[in-house]
Amino acid sequence: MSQFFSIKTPVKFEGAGTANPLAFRHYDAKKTIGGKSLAEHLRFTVCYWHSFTWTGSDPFGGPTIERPWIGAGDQMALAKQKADVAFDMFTVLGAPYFSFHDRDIAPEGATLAESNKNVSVIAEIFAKKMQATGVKLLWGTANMFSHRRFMAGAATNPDPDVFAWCAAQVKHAMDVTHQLGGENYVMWGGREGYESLLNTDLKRELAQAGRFLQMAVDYKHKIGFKGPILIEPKPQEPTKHQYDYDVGNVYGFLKANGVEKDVKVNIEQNHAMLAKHSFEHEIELALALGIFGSLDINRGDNQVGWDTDQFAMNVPEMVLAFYPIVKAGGFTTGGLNFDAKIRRQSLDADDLLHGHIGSMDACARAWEIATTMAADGTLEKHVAARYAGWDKPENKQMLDGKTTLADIAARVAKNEPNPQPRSCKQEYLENLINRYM
Ligand code: XLS
Ligand code: NI
Ligand code: NI
Repeated sequence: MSQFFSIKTPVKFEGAGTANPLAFRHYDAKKTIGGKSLAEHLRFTVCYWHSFTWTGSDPFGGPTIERPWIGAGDQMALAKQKADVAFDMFTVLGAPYFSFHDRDIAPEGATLAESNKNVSVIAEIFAKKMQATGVKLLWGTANMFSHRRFMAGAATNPDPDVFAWCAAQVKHAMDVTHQLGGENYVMWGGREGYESLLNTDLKRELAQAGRFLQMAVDYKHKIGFKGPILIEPKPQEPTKHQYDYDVGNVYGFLKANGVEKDVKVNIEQNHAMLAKHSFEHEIELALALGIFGSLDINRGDNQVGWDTDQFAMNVPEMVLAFYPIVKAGGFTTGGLNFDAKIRRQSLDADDLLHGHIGSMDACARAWEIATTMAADGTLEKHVAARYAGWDKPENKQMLDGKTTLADIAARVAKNEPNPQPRSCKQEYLENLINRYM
């Protein structure tokens, strides 16, 4: 165990009354709901990048957060030190999963072959640590947005050499994710978009992205990777316009390329906000379309127009996001990935623990409340009652695929329905929701 954090033993559940800031007040990993423990329901995942590579830089200032493994020196030795601290943190938090980009875990080499080798060396260390701690991999991904070679995109780059590079990089990242038993493989199209249409062949770029994804799906089958590929929608940032704008856009893209059975979505709260959607909208839509995969759980800022990636702490907001997932039976291969970073003034090692502990507590509360709401069924009954007219056979018939517009017009001519508007009861339902909070 490293000397990085102030505590070396796993954070305990001490209940809501505790004054200990490094204890869980609500997240009791072993507590069971419906035959499954909270740990199994929530599938908490610590992300490598924000927790161990983020140094606090913003467009106006450089690093503020100093870490012993970031800076000059033997980069592979530092990567190993980083892995030690990362696994210490997973253990201290009792987080069952982690996630990473290839470039988070190991330094970029002089060639792709060297970079891949670096990743493999650290992955071997991970394999041993995973064995020893029981921590599992929720997903892996490739960073194809930080290096300057990707400035005009990865698979959507005008330069075919970059496309080829990306194919080779993704192949290796998928291999490593598979070797480590990863349950999903994620693709966030960081620079898959454009800055200006004046220099962009949009149609061609979409075709490149589509073929790239089809090849990734084929490769997944070839190596026997059972989990889904997850696309992570985001409307903009870093590019002015990203192709994976939101869940609806991604669905169209998957259908157009025939990969909707193999590819699902990883939905992030802050990205939903940037697309001017609510988190629950994106979740509900993905569930409705059959492409719900996983969540990047974080929080945007209402005043700030970028991806602030704060730790999610707002329980009522999260209840609304979790409610449709609970109703749908919970996560399958997905989980709650803390794609969240401490603020650039939060300099202490333990700030990482406070962020995670607080958000794990908030998620646990929200999940329990959402479960109560779903079990109680009052809200569900109101929705069902609103659509009850559709249960009548003559109304069902309108959607049976055989009835035509002319048939319905004839029915209306014979027996005019005379629709009677009814209250939507929104305020009543908002009050009802508050009773659970
Ligand atoms: C950035 C994304 C990124 C992905 C993984 O906005 O959220 O962190 O989750 O590449
Ligand atoms: Ni994310
Ligand atoms: Ni993000």
